[in-house]
Amino acid sequence: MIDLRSDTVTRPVPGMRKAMAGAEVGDDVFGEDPTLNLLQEKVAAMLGKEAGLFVPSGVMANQVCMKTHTQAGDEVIMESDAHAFQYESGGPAVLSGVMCKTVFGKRGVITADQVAAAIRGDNVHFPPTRLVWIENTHNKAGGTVFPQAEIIKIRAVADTHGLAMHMDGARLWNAHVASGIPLEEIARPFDSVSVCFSKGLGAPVGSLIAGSRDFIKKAHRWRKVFGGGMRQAGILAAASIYAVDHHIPRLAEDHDHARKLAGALDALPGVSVDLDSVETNIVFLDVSGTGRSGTEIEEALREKGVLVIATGPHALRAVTHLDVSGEDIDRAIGIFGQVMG
Ligand code: TLP
Repeated sequence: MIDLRSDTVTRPVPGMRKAMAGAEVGDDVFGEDPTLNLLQEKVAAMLGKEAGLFVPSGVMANQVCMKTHTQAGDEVIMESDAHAFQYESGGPAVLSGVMCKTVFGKRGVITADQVAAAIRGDNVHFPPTRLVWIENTHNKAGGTVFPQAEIIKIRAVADTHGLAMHMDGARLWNAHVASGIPLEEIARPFDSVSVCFSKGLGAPVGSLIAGSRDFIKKAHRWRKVFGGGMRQAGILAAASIYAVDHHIPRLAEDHDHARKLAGALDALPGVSVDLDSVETNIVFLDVSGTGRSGTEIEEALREKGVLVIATGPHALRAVTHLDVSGEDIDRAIGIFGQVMG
């Protein structure tokens, strides 16, 4: 099977498993896991932040940050297809009691003018705007990179209105490799950043929140409340350390594969891909011209050995990653051709 459903499907490579098996560990609820402490310091430094906090998932990273930044009744500005709004099971409402003020972006990008227009005035009728949320890369928009110049303009608007800024950087590594902008520079305008090790970097489990020492202290408490305090988590942290040490530059290969796949699929009858949106490792296909539904095509591809996800009545998503080789991409293109031809 060539599994293009997500970059979360990767399995730990032998070197990673070895690092996990040999990890020095302790009880992290007592703050005594040396491997976990090392990961937190290392990745916080890579992102130019004072402190880091390891959490089990990208969703928990986002939701702990949301909770730490806000109070019930506050409002958070985010793009209308943001993962935290669409795919985190209503977490902002359930866990933080906040309102999401969604703004339609172009390829996942919202502008500083849109943010400024979405901020509520000081009026008893309105929820107070507290936080601006940016997703980089933007999953649903096709793995697009948020332009740094616009982030800086949004920061200026946020400063004028005393708002905090969070980046859902589940795939920040891909944004860094695609744009060539240092991680620290991308992260600088944000008060908090969440990153995942379990997507393109190929670790089995794990995400991290980075921010000021004070922010992380508060987030640490919310992680405990959300049930995210772990014990000998150094076994997981060792996989994440291996991932950041070995698997960042190779993301360029995944991006090349995605571009090749996108170009070949766009040329198939009835299929269209917004090629300009393919900046990293995610490809969305519009198959409405085939007269068949996304799920029908998903099933036909599965029978021939390619897994993708139908993300809408006429949309499919394919994601490239560590466990998909150049030959797999060529084979997948051939199978798509048979199914759609
Ligand atoms: N995204 C998953 C699915 O939930 C859709 C995927 O396969 O792409 N932020 C962003 C931008 C994400 O894409 C995801 C996962 C998360 C947060 C949540 O990470 P996990 O699933 O590890 O909690």
